[in-house]
Amino acid sequence: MKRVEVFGLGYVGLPVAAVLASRGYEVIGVDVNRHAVTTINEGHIHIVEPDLDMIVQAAVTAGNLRATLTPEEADAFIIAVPTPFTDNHSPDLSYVKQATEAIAPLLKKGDLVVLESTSPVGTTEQIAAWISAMRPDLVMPDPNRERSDVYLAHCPERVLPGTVLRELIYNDRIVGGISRECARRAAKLYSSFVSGKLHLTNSRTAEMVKLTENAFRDVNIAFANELSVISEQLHVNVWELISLANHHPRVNILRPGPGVGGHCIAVDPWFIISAVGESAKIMRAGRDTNDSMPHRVVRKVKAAADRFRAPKIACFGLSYKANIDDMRESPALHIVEMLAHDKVGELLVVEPHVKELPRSLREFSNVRKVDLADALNDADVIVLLVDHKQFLRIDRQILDLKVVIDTQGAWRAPAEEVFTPGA
Ligand code: SAJ
Repeated sequence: MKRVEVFGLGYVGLPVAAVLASRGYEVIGVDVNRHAVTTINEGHIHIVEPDLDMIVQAAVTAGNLRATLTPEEADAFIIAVPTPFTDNHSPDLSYVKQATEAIAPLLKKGDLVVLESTSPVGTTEQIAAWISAMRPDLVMPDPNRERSDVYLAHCPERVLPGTVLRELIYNDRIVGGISRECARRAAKLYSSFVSGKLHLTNSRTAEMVKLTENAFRDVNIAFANELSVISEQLHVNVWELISLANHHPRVNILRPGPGVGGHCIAVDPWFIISAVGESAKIMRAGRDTNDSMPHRVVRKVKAAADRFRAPKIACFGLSYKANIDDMRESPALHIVEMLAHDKVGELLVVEPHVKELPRSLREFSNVRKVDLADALNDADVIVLLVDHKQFLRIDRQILDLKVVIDTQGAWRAPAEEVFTPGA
């Protein structure tokens, strides 16, 4: 196998394409975004991810990676397109379908198709059905047969934005084939760059494993968020509470925050809930708790703003988590949008990872992007929404002069006192 084509050059597809290219494959990246294609072909990247620019530049310069708007023939196809959900929380597989329809006419005997996008259970089988409808000449894989004309597998991405390149190589991967041979062939391709273990299974299990990982995290963050609500009622400091409880060898509570964002953890549990309804009670409750958090923050900011006649409120951070530029499903962005909409004073937004405000905020006359120093100077109320490293270094004496709402516990008091006998 020489030529690999990656569909979708985003946070997952581009790193995969670049790493495969660095292992000597001829890699073609396909994307519908013309700006992304041009930028990559110039050896640059259109997203923020540490070190990715270097390996993309090296791959493009070596001639192993090129991007295009038009799909071409290849030996293996990797689908890494978005799988969002619709307004009623059911999965939207239209991008996966479009990619499949682009791949189907190009397929020849022996080709491999791998779905990396996080998808509801049954999607890989659905791709097989779509291909089969367009290419009745090809023998599709079957769980009970080793050989087929094309091979189809699900190898869900597992990388954490911000540490993608390390995780892409070192994480174990789940490889689920429609048949065992499909899984083996996909694993062979991934073994060229994955140094973690490659665990083989069927495609439905692989799909469910991925959804389970993110649902697990969502439910556990919901537990931390629920603790923060309870602690406020009971006058307990939640950060101290969690830190102390986590000294128990079998307790590991996650961090409460302004809500759960990103394109994965806030989305994936719905792929399970929407398929099974009532059976997913805890997952559903977790989603509701996490979704309620931004509204709590807004209520707190409004209460703080009420103390000033013409309040200036600095909002620190817009991305969905620290040290990245990604604003998809970001609770921070959602909070600022709600504050802007409700005209809660003048909003001074500090987000070091973007040059300008996102479109959803530009329409508001009460929202301005400012730099950190100006915000610290001018604001009456400071709301820490994202714990970007730039914000952690802020002089506490300046903060002492402001009304501070720290949703991340980043500026909390030093750790608890530990008793030392004889000290
Ligand atoms: N968050 C909290 N408290 C915590 C941890 C996270 O409120 O203790 C919030 C974050 O601020 C953020 C959201 O949760 O808004 C999600 O952030 P994250 O860092 O937990 O996860 P993602 O969405 O960036 O990446 C996840 C990862 N999944 C798991 O850790 C199980 C990653 O490995 C997956 O590849 C990715 O989803 C994905 O694409 O599915």
